[in-house]
Amino acid sequence: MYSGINLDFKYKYRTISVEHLKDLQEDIDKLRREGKLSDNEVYRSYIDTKKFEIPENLPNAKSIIILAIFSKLAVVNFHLDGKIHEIMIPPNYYDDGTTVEDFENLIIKDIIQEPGYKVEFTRKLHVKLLAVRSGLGEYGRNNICYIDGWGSMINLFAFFTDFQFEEDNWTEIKMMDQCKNCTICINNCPTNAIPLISDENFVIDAGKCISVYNEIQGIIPDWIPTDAHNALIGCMRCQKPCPGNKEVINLTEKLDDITENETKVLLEGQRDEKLANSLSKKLKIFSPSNSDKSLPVIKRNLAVLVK
Ligand code: B12
Ligand code: SF4
Ligand code: SF4
Repeated sequence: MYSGINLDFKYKYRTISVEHLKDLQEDIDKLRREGKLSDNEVYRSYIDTKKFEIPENLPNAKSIIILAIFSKLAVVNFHLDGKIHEIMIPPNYYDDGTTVEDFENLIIKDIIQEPGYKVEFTRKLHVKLLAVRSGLGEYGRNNICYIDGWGSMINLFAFFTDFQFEEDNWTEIKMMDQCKNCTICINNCPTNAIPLISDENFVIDAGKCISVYNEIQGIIPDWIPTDAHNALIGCMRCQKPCPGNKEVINLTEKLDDITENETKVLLEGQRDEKLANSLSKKLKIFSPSNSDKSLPVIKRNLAVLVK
């Protein structure tokens, strides 16, 4: 154990040489040229800021490290009017306490294992593509990345380093074998965001995906049926019944219950510092300083789920 470093998480990783940055960018540019990427503005604001290129703060970067962290589906009980509503929080929306610094330290000590090298976290890369191209994971038809033994219950992170790994992992883009004769996610997506089986059409219509609307503030469009909502934030409809998640979907992380009073005050929507602090600790979705943005999102989504 390294003193002062949180290593209370399971990880898998792969590395890719920066020589492949051009090919990775071409994967995305090709989809853009072919008109396969939704023009939904929010989606575009997420992906158009990403680019496979050497970062300015590490001009002599040699490799990219892709880290997958196992992250369970979280569940939380909201008490309201004598009833308990058990509600899901998908992996990657709640904070498990691990910091970027923890990951960087882990990479230096466990993966690079030599002193004197730099490791820089980046949000600028499309990490599922990196995970699949490096052989760490495979795509499901729902466009989510799956890793052997952990299904899609993962968070993905990318780092540049000036260390040159001997091994260069570079593989073809792969779909999970399990998907070949399966349409469960297609049939379960409440908004038909996942295209029907065809070799031509694989990329989801992100403008139809519930997560694009319910993870930010604003009005949820009314073409999304109310019974489509299924999680406090995001959506689990294409992952929960997926055979690729059979082994891991029931390994849930139980969060502290939200009391009757807390649920009521939250749904009333008034600014309440005590509530903001308590929900920040229990739900782990936001920090108290972010509560003005996050609480209206949680309130809006919860109101639909408890109706
Ligand atoms: C934008 C974004 C979104 C958007 C768009 C999602 C999307 N599918 O692109 C919205 C807001 C809708 C979203 C939703 C979700 N997201 Co999101 N999102 C991102 C973000 C910021 C970028 C993703 C991206 O680059 N999309 C662009 C598309 C073009 O890339 P792609 O999906 O990899 O597309 C590839 C395939 O289509 C493939 N392809 C094309 N043709 C073919 C043909 C065949 C046969 C095959 C096999 C492949 C293939 O090539 C494409 C790339 O070249 C990443 C973080 C990051 N930095 O990467 C998180 C990320 C992808 N999201 C994540 C998660 C968890 C989710 C949700 C599951 C959250 C939830 N529970 O609600 C949903 C899942 C929705 C879905 N079905 O994809 C995780 C994924 C973890 C995992 N296991 O894969 C990430 C990595 C965040 C993280 N750091 O952990 N997300
Ligand atoms: S539900 Fe079936 S088709 Fe969809 S990702 Fe899972 S295994 Fe693949
Ligand atoms: S996350 Fe929900 S809305 Fe988005 S593709 Fe999956 S099932 Fe459909």
